[in-house]
Amino acid sequence: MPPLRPNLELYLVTDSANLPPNSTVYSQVEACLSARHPPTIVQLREKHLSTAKFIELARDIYALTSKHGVPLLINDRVDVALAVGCEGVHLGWDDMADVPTARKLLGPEKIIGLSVSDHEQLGRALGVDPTYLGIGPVFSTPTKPDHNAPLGTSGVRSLLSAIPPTMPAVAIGGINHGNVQRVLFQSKDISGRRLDGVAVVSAIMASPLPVGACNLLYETINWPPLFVPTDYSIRTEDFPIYRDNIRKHKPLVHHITNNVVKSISANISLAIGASPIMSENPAEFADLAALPNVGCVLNMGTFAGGRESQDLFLGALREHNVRGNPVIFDPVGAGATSARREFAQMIVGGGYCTVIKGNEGEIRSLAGLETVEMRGVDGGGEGEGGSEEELAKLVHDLASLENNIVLMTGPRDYISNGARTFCLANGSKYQSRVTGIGCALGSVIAAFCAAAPVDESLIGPVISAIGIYNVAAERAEMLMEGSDQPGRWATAFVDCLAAMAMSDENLTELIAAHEV
Ligand code: 3NM
Ligand code: MG
Repeated sequence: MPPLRPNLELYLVTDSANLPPNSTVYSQVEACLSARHPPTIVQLREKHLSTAKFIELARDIYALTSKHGVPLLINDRVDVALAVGCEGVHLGWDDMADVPTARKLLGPEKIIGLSVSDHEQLGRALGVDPTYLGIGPVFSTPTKPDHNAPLGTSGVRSLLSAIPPTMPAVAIGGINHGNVQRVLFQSKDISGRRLDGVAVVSAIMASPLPVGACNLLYETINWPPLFVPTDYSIRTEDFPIYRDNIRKHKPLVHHITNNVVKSISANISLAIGASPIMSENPAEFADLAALPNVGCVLNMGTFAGGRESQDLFLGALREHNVRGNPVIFDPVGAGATSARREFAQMIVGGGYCTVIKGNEGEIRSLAGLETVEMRGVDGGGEGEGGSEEELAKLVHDLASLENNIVLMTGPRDYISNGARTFCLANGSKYQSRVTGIGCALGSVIAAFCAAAPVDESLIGPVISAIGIYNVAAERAEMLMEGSDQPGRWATAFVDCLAAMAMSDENLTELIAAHEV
């Protein structure tokens, strides 16, 4: 009989290198097994023990795990697993045996896990039929210094979608209670294929409180993350209410944005009645994120690159994700250079972006598609491309992939939450002629989302924000009476926006939107 599908939900991998003071691998595993929510499977991983010592430790641990009915796997060493008689092994590609050999040695009933870190390995792995797959590393981790390039949640998702549902899969590498919900949520693919569990080393083995670490991980895994949309509905009749909420709650918009647009973003935030703050000091992110009605704009327009800007953007993302605050990501120029494309992918994989807002080139780049040639960060694929159906499909597919809202700006704007997709027709030709007008829309969207009631489906607030913005742009253009005055238009636009934010007009009637 082939092995039963093992329960991989909380998979503990041991490590003797990083133990807290006064503990051993044995004492940590023993403590974990006494937890209210113990690991569902344990892998004994020892890279430097002699065979005799390894077998001795494995026997002791196996006595513990079998008492608790938890399967024990041995990393790499089929001989140790055979000597002990435990439930199976976990193999890498350089280990002592390949899967067919291990299967021959261990027999049909034992569990044989196999690590994969890219599509090429996955293809080979599926050919040898292991019991389950370990995908990693998700994040860079000091626990395994020679690890392969981190996959991010999008890399995990890409592999996962190529794994048949009959083959269980866990992710490993840098997972802890702070990111586990996101790893599980964001690695889900469009078809609904999800991870069967997560594997951790240091999150449990390095903890001075291993019992608490197990319980916390288990509970976090089984608790939906704050940022997960639970409602995809849209109530067009509530558009005016979303505007009124700005007046009522005066949301704070935390910007990490580019140097060119800081001033206009601040002024436009003020015009609609929101409070802008431009903070790039990570020491205050947690405090900012804890305030009520806060939204965040992450705009990578003039990112410096390197470790520092990565920490800056990911630090803000983490703090706002923890609080469930809306985050608007503007991947400025994402298709223009490979450094930008990689940085944008890193942000999307490194946290949950409530809304991704970009032009066609940027959205195509994030969707992993060929981008049209872009020169500079402003132009390039602004609605040059396809038909309404093609553009709608582009935003829809990215939104359902990322489980968020995707907005593609252009002559017409396309927006989708993965369930429903809309085309918005308002706007003015001047919007692309004054720098910062495109970026500052992100501030208005963040304000509308931050002012909306918690649990509200955010597609309505986002459409209201775009609507008020684009109708104000049209009104300002009308004031130019046909003469070409981009400078005056910009001033008139801010005034029209302020007037609309304060008015009691019925926004629903003003916004030209149709569902695609
Ligand atoms: N395997 P931590 S990453 C054992 O990518 C192991 O296959 C990996 O440790 C892989 O949970 C890894 O402390 C170490 O980050 C994971
Ligand atoms: Mg190995």
